Amino acid sequence: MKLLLDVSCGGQDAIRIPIWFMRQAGRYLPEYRVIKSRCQDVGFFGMCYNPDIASEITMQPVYRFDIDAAIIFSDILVVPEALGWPVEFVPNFGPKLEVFASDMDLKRLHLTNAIGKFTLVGESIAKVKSVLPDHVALIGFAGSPFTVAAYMLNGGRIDDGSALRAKLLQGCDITSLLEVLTESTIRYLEIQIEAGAEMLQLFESHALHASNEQWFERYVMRPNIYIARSLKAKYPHIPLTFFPRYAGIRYNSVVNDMMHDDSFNVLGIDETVEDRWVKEQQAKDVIIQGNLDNHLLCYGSEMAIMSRIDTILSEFSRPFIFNLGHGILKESNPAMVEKVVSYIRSRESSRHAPQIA
Ligand code: 1CP
Repeated sequence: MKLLLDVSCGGQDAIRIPIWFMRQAGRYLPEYRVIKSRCQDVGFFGMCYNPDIASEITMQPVYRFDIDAAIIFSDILVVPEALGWPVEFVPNFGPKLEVFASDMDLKRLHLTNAIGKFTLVGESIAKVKSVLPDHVALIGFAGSPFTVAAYMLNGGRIDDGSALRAKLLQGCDITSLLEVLTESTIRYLEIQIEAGAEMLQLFESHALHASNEQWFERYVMRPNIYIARSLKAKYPHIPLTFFPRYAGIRYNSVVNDMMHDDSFNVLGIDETVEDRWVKEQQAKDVIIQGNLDNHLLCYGSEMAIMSRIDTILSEFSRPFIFNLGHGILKESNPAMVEKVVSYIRSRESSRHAPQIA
């Protein structure tokens, strides 16, 4: 069985740790920038919806690094875009969306129309699957409904979230929007599984802004657990990872729900989560993925990076999945990513080496 899939289901490899990086395909790689410059006419979504291009980009980090997973090249904003919501990527700024104003706008979202674009992402998955080395797992993903809704309500980047929170506090009811996004996300992820995705991750990148207990329960936990349960009912063998970034103290409720419920297999954690907390959860058999600081990887010295990796490897027990606390920054040096992988692998071979008394 592929290492990542085995470990995600609780298997332990005495020697190896699965490694992959959030945003491992993207702007920090020169080969990605080459493709991107050739695709200026089709734009970012044109790249996501072209199976030849998307599969090639997905494979770039797999060819470069000794990693255990490919993650399909797509974006969390594919769901609203495919549903018919105006979304564009503005160079050097990021996503720009029309602002979702009220439930009147729900009429503009059409799941039946989205299936064609979802299927194109499925075709990319099938293409990647046909060339992927046997030991490398293929991860599909989607944004969690609250995070996607946040982009729609904000009309683009979330920044400090205050505009978003103001809307919610002024009585903007997002229940129906979350329901539409939840159903659409389930359909999108089912298409990814049918096409060959072997594992899925839900990115709740803006969990932080569901900033009180009630919102967190209603907007974050409820939709994500509903998605997980629906997928598990149909595809019990597909491991699911949940990444509620910057959930802070509310990682505790995530763990409670994960443990009392057959929903998620793996919890992705950001870099602010303390090692002591990780160890406590691992003692309760929670499988953790994370959490090297992406800024440390980008701006830290080699010594500082390797020292943190030493801590992660010695403090965290197995099963464990090595990743970052958030996506690779575009200023990151691919050579350092390579060094991180080699360093972890070298630590593994020293575990393997016979002890000399
Ligand atoms: O070339 C470019 O300028 C586009 C940059 C880019 C890339 C490479 C964007 C725009 N999205 C992606 C791909 C992507 N996005 C992947 C697949 C690649 C991989 O991981 O290897 C994934 C998993 C995502 C997920 C994603 N998109 C998230 C969740 C993860 C996270 O970073 O929190 C989010 C929030 C987005 C939105 C988005 N898409 C792109 C940007 C620049 C952003 C962030 C916008 C912001 O500042 O809020």
